[in-house]
Amino acid sequence: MKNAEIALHFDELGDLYELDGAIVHRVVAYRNAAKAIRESTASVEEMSRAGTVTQVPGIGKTIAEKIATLLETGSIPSAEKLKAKYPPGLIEITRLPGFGPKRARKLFDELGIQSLDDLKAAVEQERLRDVAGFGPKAEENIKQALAAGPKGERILLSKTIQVADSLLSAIREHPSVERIELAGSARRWAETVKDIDFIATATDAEALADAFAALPLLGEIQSRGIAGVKAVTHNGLSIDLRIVPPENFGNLMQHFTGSGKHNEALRTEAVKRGFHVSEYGVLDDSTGITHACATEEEVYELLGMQYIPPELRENRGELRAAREGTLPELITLGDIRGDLHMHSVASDGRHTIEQMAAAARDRGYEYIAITDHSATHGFGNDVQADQLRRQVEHIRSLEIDGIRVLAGSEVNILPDGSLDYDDEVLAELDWIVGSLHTSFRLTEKEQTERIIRAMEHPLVDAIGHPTGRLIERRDPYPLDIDAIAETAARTGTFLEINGNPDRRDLNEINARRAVELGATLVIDSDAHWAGTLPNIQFGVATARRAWVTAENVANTRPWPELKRKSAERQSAQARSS
Ligand code: DGT
Ligand code: CA
Ligand code: ZN
Repeated sequence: MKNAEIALHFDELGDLYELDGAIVHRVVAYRNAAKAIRESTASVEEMSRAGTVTQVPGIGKTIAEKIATLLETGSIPSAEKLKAKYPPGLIEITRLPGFGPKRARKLFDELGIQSLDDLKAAVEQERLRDVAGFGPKAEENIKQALAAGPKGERILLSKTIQVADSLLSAIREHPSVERIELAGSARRWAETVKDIDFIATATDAEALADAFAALPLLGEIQSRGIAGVKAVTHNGLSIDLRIVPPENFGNLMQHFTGSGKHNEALRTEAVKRGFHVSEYGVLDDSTGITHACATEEEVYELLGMQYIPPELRENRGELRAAREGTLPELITLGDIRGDLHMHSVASDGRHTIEQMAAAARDRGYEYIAITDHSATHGFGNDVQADQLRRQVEHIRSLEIDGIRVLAGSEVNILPDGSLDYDDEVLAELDWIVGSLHTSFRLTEKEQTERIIRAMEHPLVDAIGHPTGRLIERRDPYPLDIDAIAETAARTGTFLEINGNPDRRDLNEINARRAVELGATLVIDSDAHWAGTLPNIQFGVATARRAWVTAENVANTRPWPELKRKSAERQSAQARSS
């Protein structure tokens, strides 16, 4: 049984217990187990047979026993018992967006709704609006959810990188491999991917396919031959390896890197200029010769274009810019001199300031800002004003070689746009990120005014994760991005691209727009422990996909220069207010 399948059984068990009104710890334990099983890169079935499955974090003895029973009998007895109590259609209802077991149970108890069909009928008859906690708005949302149906699973890029790297390093040393490279959406650093594409050339294609198919990370082999391998990893990621001839490796890389839209536009354009582009080569109408390109550079050169970096291949104007020779010189990770948004144990982080600083220095940064959550963040570990003062003193007393540690804060922007520390405390800090963590349901106008007011505060240096979206999980709150960007340009407040791979906020569209309107960005990791400092790479990737150069990003500058700009802004704002 694949990890994903085992995980589904535990998700279902969690749902069933929640339907049954079980204590929350129990429900959470099963959901955490499901997550751990799903994300395990090793086969849980094999570990279960070897008796080592309790080594997976979140899996104790009880769950290990349930896994063993599941593998042996095909089901979990406690789940079977609960399924006899609640109709199977009810579980389907719990999975609708905006639902969950509590709401499903309510409709079951009050209206006897047992299936999606029952629910559809109830919506049409407008019977939901009379149930407490529902109403006409909820009815409309459910109608849409029912019409949309289940959405195709896309996987967060960050969840695929480690597997892709492991596969690459495991196969690269194989004697039959000449070259193997990542292609597709992962090479373009998209937010989510459907699968991982690899392109390889081999001295012996069959030997390579056999060796690849035998890698222990792969759980299921769907096809294997001299053309390549299609497989699924234990944690449910589809892998597509194509083995191609070396002469036109460039054409194939270009083709399989995509995006589909970029390729389509490239081909249409090329035809107008007398070229036919395909994965096999570039046919020149005037000579009748098909050019096989060993590199991607040759493909673009033949078409009279600059080389287009994969992150830009989305048909958003890159073809024209490449033809005119005006592609931007994209920012790189190496341009980043410091990270200005991270947490320590003082709020919800896992490492001390000293540990974060040492790790940041090892990454080659010149400076970092410690920005723990402010007084009203609301997770029970907020930093009150007195504590913040002591933290500032502590930071000033630190002597850490090779890196400057700035005293900062991630200050909550309250619904009216004010901040949750007094100016007197804020004035002691080197760096202030203003963020929204509550009241997401304001109107677009209210939300926009709220953030604009925070930007107009002379002590606020940057706005953190400006739209609040979580990729595939939570939509951005409504916001007038143009107004935000214009205010950022006017007040000199920086807009963040948050590098947390669930956020990447601003996203590539908004970040590009913000820069067009004159705003300067800052790219941060929002690390909650040292191991997530590298998340800044996702922020840089989003910036590259937004056509951003080092010039557009504040933390590509040395700290004294950056701070000088901030100080100029503050005095200008203080004068005008
Ligand atoms: P994904 O997998 O949905 O995250 O996105 P991609 O871009 O990796 O798409 P995928 O894996 O279906 O195909 C890889 C690339 O191959 C794609 O970016 C462009 C190229 N390709 C695939 N199918 C077509 C097609 O029907 N037409 C064109 N022009 N290109 C295609
Ligand atoms: Ca793909
Ligand atoms: Zn944060």
